[in-house]
Amino acid sequence: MTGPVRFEIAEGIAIATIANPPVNALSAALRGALAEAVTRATADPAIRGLVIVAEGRTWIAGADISEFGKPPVAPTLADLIALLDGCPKPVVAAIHAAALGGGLEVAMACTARLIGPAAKLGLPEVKLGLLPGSGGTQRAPRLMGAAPALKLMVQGDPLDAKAAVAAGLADALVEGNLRAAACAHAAKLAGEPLPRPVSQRDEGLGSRDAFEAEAAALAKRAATEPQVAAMIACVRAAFEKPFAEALAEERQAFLDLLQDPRSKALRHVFFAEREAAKIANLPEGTKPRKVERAAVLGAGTMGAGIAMCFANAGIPVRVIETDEAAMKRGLDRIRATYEASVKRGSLTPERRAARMALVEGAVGLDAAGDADIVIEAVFEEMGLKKQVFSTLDKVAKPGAVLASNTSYLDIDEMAAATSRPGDVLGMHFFSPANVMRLLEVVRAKHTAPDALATAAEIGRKLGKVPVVVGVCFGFVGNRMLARRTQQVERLLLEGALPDQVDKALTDFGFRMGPCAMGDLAGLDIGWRIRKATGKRAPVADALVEAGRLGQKTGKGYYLYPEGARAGVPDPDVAALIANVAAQEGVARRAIGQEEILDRLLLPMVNEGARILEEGIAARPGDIDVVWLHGYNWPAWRGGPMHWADARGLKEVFARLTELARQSGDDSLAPAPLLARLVAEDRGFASLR
Ligand code: 3H9
Repeated sequence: MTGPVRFEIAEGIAIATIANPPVNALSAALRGALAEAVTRATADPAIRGLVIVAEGRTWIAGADISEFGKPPVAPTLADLIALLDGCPKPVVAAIHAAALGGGLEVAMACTARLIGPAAKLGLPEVKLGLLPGSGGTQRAPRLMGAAPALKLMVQGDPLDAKAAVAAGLADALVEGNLRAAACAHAAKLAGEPLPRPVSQRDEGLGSRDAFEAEAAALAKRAATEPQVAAMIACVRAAFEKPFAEALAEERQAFLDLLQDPRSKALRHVFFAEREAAKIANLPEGTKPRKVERAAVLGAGTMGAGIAMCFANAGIPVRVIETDEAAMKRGLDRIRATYEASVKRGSLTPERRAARMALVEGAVGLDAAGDADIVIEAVFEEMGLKKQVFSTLDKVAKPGAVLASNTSYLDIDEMAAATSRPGDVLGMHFFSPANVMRLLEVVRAKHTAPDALATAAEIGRKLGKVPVVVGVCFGFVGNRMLARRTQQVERLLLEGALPDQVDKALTDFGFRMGPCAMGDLAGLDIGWRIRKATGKRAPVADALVEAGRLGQKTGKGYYLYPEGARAGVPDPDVAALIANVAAQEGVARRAIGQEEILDRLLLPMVNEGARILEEGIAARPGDIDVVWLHGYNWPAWRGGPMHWADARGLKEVFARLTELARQSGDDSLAPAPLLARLVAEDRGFASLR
């Protein structure tokens, strides 16, 4: 047998070895080959039992997600699992690594499951907006009890080998030769009466009360996540209905969820994240440089946060300041953040000590001389940045990657201050740097491919999601954010209030609206930048000038009564806004939530189209990943470009045209790329 399964027979036991790289997903070819193996083992009187083993980094990663939405190809996963369930000979799953989703469903339909120490067993469908659709909602409860099974499904995180055995999901943990142990087990089972298939072990469901309590605790999630509601219903059906009937219900629920735009968005995110990890236009064979030591210049909030990322990843890091006092303040900041984590219980004192031991303070740029990567996080001022890079050019060791954490400024200009522009790039972390997962890796004109690969790889080691972007003011994220910020100001002037603006976005799924976010970050930051660049935002400026800097002063767009973290609408702000609008000659009117949302989001999509056109982002999915991990765009909305596609680019085009006409603001007119896509009846996704 060729293809994704090798079939051999040893001492009366058939062994089906799966080899379907990269992750042994259950593609049509693999399903077919496995079904053939089961059929052959069943038919051949010389075969007493079957063992299913796999090669590679996973056992079976689940259904092939790229096949979802396409016409089904027989045998379906349900067909394969029915074959396993009815197999008259023992089938032993020998699981050496991850068995996820449909992979675990295959394993649960086997007679027994032996697992190696690196095995991980889980049902992650919830993260794709789905539920286990091939018997998982019925067999997992019968193996481990309904309440724990529901928990496993709604969390989506796999159990490690020990936990899987303890939970009853696997029969035994094998430390030695798993394949040999599985063959021996199959031979043993072949000599005994065949155990009942899992589908008939109703007694395994356990306590109904425990299940109902678990279900009740999930009421809030079930109200907003249809897959969670469906999981509860399916597991409940396991108690109330015959297996086959409950299985049919599960199948229907799976098919319904597959059509749900929320699941489509989550599946888009899955692939977009993996796609973003591939750097476009990188010469084949490019290898990242070795990084053993890092240096961070500037021990302010960003610098300290970035240094912590290195320490957390086990990489020694030197935090460099211009004077002793600033350096000490930076180290204190890091110490205090770790201390808070220890107090919260998210970090052990031992770990904290190990991390602190990797952080060293120093004064003067000479101290960056032995670092393999240097990230500057000094004040956002081009003159200063150029000075820093020119000095780094003299002191950094040859081949060191020299990165700027600038949020807006031109990396090419900084690179030009050195004699080694190939080593220079941007690494834009998001605040708080030790928490937010996005890392914009900015490729400048002369950045060497291996320097770029190094920054992306280090980003991954730091637990970040690196997205490669090009040089422009604000890169991808902040450039698009600026469009939104502009509209917030316009909406407030024209008639909306901060809580209406924020509500439009929180109803959409953001955790926080832009006004509450501004209050949290401090309104003086933007004000200072506007003053320095000669720009104005009449409402935001007036708030700052009235001493309303945000949460830190107890008032900003909102009022923060003593000790409160959530703001309340303030009539003084309504009056201030009305005043400013009058001064600006803007007549205020009632603005509906739909208009607010369109005006906040569509200009961002339009800017995203320009970003794609200019090649600043390589793929629309990259822009989505930036917004998901840098700005908390709700994953089930898929990111701004996916959202625009789902809404329909024709409508997006029409609304932008209308907004541009109404406002007289040409920047709102649809970008040429958007116009072209609409003319060709295509979506952003077709640009991939
Ligand atoms: C399911 O099973 C539904 C059933 O209940 C019912 C059905 C009726 N399909 O992540 P990586 C690709 S739903 C297709 O970088 P890692 C991935 O795109 C499924 N492709 O590797 C990438 O491709 P490329 C439930 C898949 O080692 C390559 O494999 N299962 C699938 O860091 C490497 O991926 C899940 O949700 C797939 N299922 O992590 C598990 N999985 O190289 C999803 C991966 O072209 N998978 N690919 O970019 C994962 O969580 C991780 O991939 C895994 C490996 C942990 C397995």
